[in-house]
Amino acid sequence: MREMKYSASELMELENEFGAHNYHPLPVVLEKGEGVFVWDVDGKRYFDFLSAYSAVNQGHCHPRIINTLIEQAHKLTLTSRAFFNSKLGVYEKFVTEYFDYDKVLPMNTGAEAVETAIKLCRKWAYEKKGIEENMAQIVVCENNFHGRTTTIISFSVDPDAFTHYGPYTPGFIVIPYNDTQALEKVLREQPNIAGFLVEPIQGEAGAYVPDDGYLRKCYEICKQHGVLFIADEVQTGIARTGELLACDYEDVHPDILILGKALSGGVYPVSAVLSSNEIMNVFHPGQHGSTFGGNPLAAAVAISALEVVRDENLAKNAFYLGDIFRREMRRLCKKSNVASFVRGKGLLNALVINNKEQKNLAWDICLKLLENGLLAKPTHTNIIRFAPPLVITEAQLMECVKIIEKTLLEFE
Ligand code: IF1
Repeated sequence: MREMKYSASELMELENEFGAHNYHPLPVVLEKGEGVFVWDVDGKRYFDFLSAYSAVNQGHCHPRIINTLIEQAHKLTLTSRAFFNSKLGVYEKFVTEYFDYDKVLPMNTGAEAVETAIKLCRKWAYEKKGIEENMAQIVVCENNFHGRTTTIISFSVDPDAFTHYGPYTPGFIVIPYNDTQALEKVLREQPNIAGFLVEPIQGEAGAYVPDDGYLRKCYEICKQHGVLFIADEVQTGIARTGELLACDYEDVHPDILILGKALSGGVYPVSAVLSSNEIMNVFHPGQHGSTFGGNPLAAAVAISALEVVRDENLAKNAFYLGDIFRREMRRLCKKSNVASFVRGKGLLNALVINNKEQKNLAWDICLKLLENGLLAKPTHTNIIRFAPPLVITEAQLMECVKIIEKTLLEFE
């Protein structure tokens, strides 16, 4: 049957009528993606400065990853873990060596990996640390974002994330982010602490970068108290911040590492929890699992996605271009009444907008950026996240700086 050609407005209407209204997308309907570019159904091209929330670090539809996807899809996509498959062991060896861990537990979405890390930490606390059954506490930070499951939103401080989803999962203590004394205090005073779950940079909070040394100090405090340091690098990992992992900036090797998003280059849901034998071996057959977790298609795709990060030096590119981007944004902020300041690391950046006069200014700026050929989306009303695919070139970045500059001028 010839494929029906819907217009952009018809497609938006279909989503509005037949889809749950759990998002408020910008009014653009995308049909094609390649590298740093996406095209809408009318053929207009945009620079993608959201990168599917850092899931397409390798660029949209990277040929090497797509070819692996197609080749494996013709052979075998899913066996369940009731049987071995020809790709999983190869991937497990590859990914554990790539990140220097003993073992990996393969999952699909970031939230599933975070949930797996929580279960692993608690089980380790009872069976290895000797914490009394059902008494384990995990410390988390204010303004965290770790996913949307009921347990994860139980320790969110964002009313949009948790309102009317109770009753909530107990066993979490919330402390301020970027505050090592708060961590020291809670580990000294509270019994039964099993782990500390933290984003090395808080993405949803608007690329909130903690003070230099924060991660290293937290890691040391956890070590002193026999508490597991759990890094959620779902968004900051896979070269996004200018190092393979944001923890690499401070030579912190998390006890439990959580990955997702760009682990597959955005072509398939792939997430992972990595840890040592001592910790991971608390899991025995039948005690955790997932229908799609560790499927051969995900395994093959993730190997290619990680090879691209390595072979195309994406971390180095993100580091170098991130410095240029923030330098250019600081130049704009100096002469702008609209743009207050920029923060970020590598190519995970956010521009803080002065929306005192006009609450939805960031949204209006994003609409104008869209008109001018660049896609970005505000978070927390007045922050615009800028996170292009890490394959962007310096020339393309400078072209985007000009688009941002031109757009901001329209609001001065
Ligand atoms: C949405 C942003 C939000 C994450 C970290 C785990 C997960 C995420 C650090 C869960 C997911 C996505 C979810 C998406 C928007 C986006 C996001 F920060 F990236 F911008 F929401 F905060 N840990 N982040 O960032 O991974 O289950 O989604 O695969 O829910 O709107 P997931």
